[in-house]
Amino acid sequence: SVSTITASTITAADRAFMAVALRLARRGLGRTAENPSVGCVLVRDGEIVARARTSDGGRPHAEANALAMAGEAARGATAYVTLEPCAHWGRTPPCSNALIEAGVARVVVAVEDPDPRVDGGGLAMLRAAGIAVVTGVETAAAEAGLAGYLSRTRIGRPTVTLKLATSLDGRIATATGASRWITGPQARACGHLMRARHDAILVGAGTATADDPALTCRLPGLEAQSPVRVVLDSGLALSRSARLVATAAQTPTWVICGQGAPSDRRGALEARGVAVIPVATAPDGRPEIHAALAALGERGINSVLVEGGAAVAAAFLKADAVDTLALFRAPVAIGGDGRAALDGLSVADLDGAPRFRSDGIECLGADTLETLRRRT
Ligand code: AOF
Ligand code: ZN
Repeated sequence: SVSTITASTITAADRAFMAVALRLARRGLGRTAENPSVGCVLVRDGEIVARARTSDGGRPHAEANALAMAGEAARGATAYVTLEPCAHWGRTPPCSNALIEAGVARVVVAVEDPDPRVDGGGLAMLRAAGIAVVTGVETAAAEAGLAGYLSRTRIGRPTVTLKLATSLDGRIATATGASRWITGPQARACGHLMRARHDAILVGAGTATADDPALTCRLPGLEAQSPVRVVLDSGLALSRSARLVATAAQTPTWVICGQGAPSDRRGALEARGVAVIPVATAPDGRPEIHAALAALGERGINSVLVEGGAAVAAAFLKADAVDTLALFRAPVAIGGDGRAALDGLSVADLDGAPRFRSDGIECLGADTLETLRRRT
């Protein structure tokens, strides 16, 4: 039998080069909002001549960075891009134009861009210029990395990761409130890395007041990668001297409140550089979770890490708004008089209880991290 390899055949080498582009894209997670983190690899005669990702802050795009790196070597090359090259004149010229002008011969794409300004237009431009275009390479892996951007673009809300760090019996503090430290240093470092990879980190006003957290990423070399800090605070009870308020000039702090929050408190927070965002409230007077997520999506947040406390965690679960659960568990028993990780969910029968599917467990020193996904 005769097999013909044409420009539209997907080879093992195509998948391998796309895997390199995916790894580049992953490095930009949490650094490019509101843009997606895209990876781009240029290959000529089987050799990588450029590798790049979307720059911090979202621009320049991945392809522009790769083309700048390759220079003349881009002529005749194959471009591997994790997201369809853009077709629009936005804040930068269209990447599809740049690929055409650079003389790229073939473009391999993992995921088509649902942004209405692109939406197949990039692929069409490339094809019209005579470039061989292949899609559907490593699509599932690319969608995992682009999940937040795809969610915000398609349904207007960021993806949500709920982080819980509990004892083996699901407690987050003793009856007297002692909670430092349930999990060990490796688990805590992993938690800081999770912060750096999300666009925003969210807590309730109770936690912000009780713990007075900094909510920054404090891993060496990643200190500048702290995400936007978001506080759910229906009545704007957050103290003006809270650390999140005092440091709002260095790392953005946004407070989501109800529509009827007192305007004098709003003014006091805004004077300190905090952004105050009123949203619709639920019958309990607290910000409605989906309204809060829509507000974050509008402001360009693709992914949110929810860190507690127990009321906020329960509210996100009740709203069926948790896409991923990051469950850090320490091998210590606290007992039923300790504080539960979740407030009451008023679950009557188990069919109605939020249920997840495990995506694997890893060991972090003495602790474990189990990653669970929402069941769809
Ligand atoms: C690409 N490569 O690396 C990224 C893309 O406001 P602009 O002009 O920066 O355009 C933003 C849109 O560009 C964004 O919504 C998405 O469609 C695309 N992002 N495209 O070709 C990239 N980050
Ligand atoms: Zn672009």
